[in-house]
Amino acid sequence: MDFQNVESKDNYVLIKNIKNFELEHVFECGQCFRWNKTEQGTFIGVAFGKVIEVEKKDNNLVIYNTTEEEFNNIWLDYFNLRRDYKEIKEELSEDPLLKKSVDFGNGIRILKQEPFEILISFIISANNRIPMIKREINTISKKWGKEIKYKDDIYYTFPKVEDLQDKTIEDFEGCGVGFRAKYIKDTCEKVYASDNILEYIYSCDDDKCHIELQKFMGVGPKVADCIMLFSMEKYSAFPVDVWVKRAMMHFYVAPDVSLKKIREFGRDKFGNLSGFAQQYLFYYARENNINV
Ligand code: 8HG
Repeated sequence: MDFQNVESKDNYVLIKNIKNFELEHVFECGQCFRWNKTEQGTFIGVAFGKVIEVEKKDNNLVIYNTTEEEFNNIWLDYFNLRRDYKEIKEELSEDPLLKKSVDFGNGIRILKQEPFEILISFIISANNRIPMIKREINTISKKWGKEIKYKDDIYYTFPKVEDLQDKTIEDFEGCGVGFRAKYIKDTCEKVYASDNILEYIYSCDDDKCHIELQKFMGVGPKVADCIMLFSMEKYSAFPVDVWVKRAMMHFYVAPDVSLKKIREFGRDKFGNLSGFAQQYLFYYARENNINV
């Protein structure tokens, strides 16, 4: 456990003595699209049909607009708080090349997000930039999600598959997703038609999960790796996008190595911690704009 205990207050919970958790690192490392920093330095996000606000105060984490019951049922796993990240970081830091990235993003944790939302989000992410991805997901949520008021603002949950299954390619194009509209439509239809398909894929082992996800339109090896890592607890995933490719070229491999080979190299090297290693590398490369 990366915290001591939980105290429940009026409209918030206090997670005492939180470890290995920095707000910027968690929410700005590239794994999520529905969190935004406020002027006060807290972050507000929408997940699991709820809006919460998160603040770090002294050694504690404060989660506003929630209850202890919700913490135990949702946020404990969402923030991956059962896992000891010190162990992960110690093991990865044995590699002096990786240590630099681990130190830089030392408060990263891999969120356990909702599979359907992450499936659609990472279809949108292909050949796209993070600010645009965020905007397009927000538009989809605004059109077909549920409204939630928090403080003086209105937020929108990411829609359920039931709310999207009857939408047309043109409907999705209207959200700015371009050529990905037909992939989203096809994927929504498939998920809606086949009962429990995402639960089934979740239950598969890592390699099978990677193969099954690629049966959805618009999901290639890289997008499949992101989906399984960010929503299905498959920590041997190693998504290789432009940033991870640059980081790997910077630290380990020759420039002419293919994405597939970089993925294999990473998974061989980092094993069941590949997904974590990838996240430290992605964050380091992107924040420092590394070029090779
Ligand atoms: O967390 C991420 N890891 C990797 N490897 N790629 C990511 C993450 N988040 C994210 O958006 N991407 C991809 O990077 C999507 C898109 O192709 C590009 C945006 O910088």
